[in-house]
Amino acid sequence: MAFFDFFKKNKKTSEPEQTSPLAEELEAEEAETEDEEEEEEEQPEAEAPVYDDTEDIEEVLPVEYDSENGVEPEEEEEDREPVEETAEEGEEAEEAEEAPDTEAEPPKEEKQGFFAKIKSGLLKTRNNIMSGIEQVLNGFSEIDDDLYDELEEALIMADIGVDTSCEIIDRVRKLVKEEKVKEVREVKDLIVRVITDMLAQGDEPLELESPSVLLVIGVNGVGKTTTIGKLTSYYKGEGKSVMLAAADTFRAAAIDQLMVWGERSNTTVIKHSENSDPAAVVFDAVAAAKNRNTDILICDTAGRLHNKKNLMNELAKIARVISREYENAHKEVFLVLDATTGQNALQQAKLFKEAADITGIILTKLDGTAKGGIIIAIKNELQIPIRFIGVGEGIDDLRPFNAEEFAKALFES
Ligand SMILES: Nc1nc2c(ncn2[C@@H]2O[C@H](COP(=O)(O)OP(=O)(O)O)[C@@H](O)[C@H]2O)c(=O)[nH]1
Ligand SMILES: [Mg+2]
Repeated sequence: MAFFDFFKKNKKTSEPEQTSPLAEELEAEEAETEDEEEEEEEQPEAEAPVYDDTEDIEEVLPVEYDSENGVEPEEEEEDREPVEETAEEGEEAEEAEEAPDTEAEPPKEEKQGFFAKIKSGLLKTRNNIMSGIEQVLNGFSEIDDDLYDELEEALIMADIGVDTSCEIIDRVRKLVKEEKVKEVREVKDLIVRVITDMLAQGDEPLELESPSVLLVIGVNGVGKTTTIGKLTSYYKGEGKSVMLAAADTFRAAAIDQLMVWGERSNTTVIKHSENSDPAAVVFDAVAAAKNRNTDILICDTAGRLHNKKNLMNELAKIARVISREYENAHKEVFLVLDATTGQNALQQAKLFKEAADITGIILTKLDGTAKGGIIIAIKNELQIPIRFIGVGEGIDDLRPFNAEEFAKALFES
């Protein structure tokens, strides 16, 4: 099963120059968010040797770990703390039974409202991309190599990434030749066309069979927990039953945060106490989801541990538990990325991709950032489908990624 070969994959694709800044970034993330309260609790960690950023991802997944079979159920039973649940279970169970199979189309009005929201959210990104292009085009009266160079530069400045910007301009060059374009102004439309095609490439829409398990991963602060809250509401709106696993046990606040989202949508949250074994939480959650025939189990995870090695080990362990305990479930690994971090989001994706079979990307915080151009690079360079986009902190501020709609929101005036 691709899902859980994933952390064990013997990939040799890692490029050192990509890995190092990433590792640093993860470390920086940890350092940045370390608050006093935690420092007190984690004295030994604070003094632990700094993660060696020359290690690559294979080196940080110890060999003996692979041979381990994850959390043994017997051990689980002994070590496990009592399962705590929230929300009206009776109602939840009933809901599961009554859940209709039909996928309710949201009313048109709501759809348009959301489109307007994406559009206004993307305004800065649009200006960032288009003003650069316009400026270049205004300085040229004919199409030549200098024009292409400057356009490429403008795209890079708009966070589209070096490789992708280069590819866009190559394709534009070809189109100019093929279609015998002479007018400088027309190049703008070609760029929009190429980017739109890029966004729309491949990717079948996501159909979640029942039962499904979604493992949500990503570094701290990108919006995992918030996105899980939104996903819950989204899938419940489609008539599916949902259960949540609070497998970010790193801080009590993380568990509480998921509980709040659970309460908002009247959804059961399986949790243990702070610092308990996240894989044990997932173990219990899988048992509960099976028991109730829950359509979708969504697992929150920590985005920060003491170092990258621990984070990857923990995710691998959770993944193995799901794989072993819920064999018949459809599995998805969603990597959450924060659009406001621009190039860093792309770098994070590359790091996680080395370690995991990520099945989908969720790009958050597209509202109000000028760095949304990164979505084009993510889409073009990772070969992982973008599944959802987040455009706000509210429960309804998440939508499945639809390339056509997105391009329209981005480019249409
Ligand atoms: N503007 C905006 N903020 C978001 C979005 N998604 C998450 N956030 C905010 O980002 C912050 C971190 O989110 P959280 O879910 O706790 O991140 P986690 O550490 O990955 O679980 C919170 O303040 C969220 O409200 C989004 O789509 N738009
Ligand atoms: Mg969280």
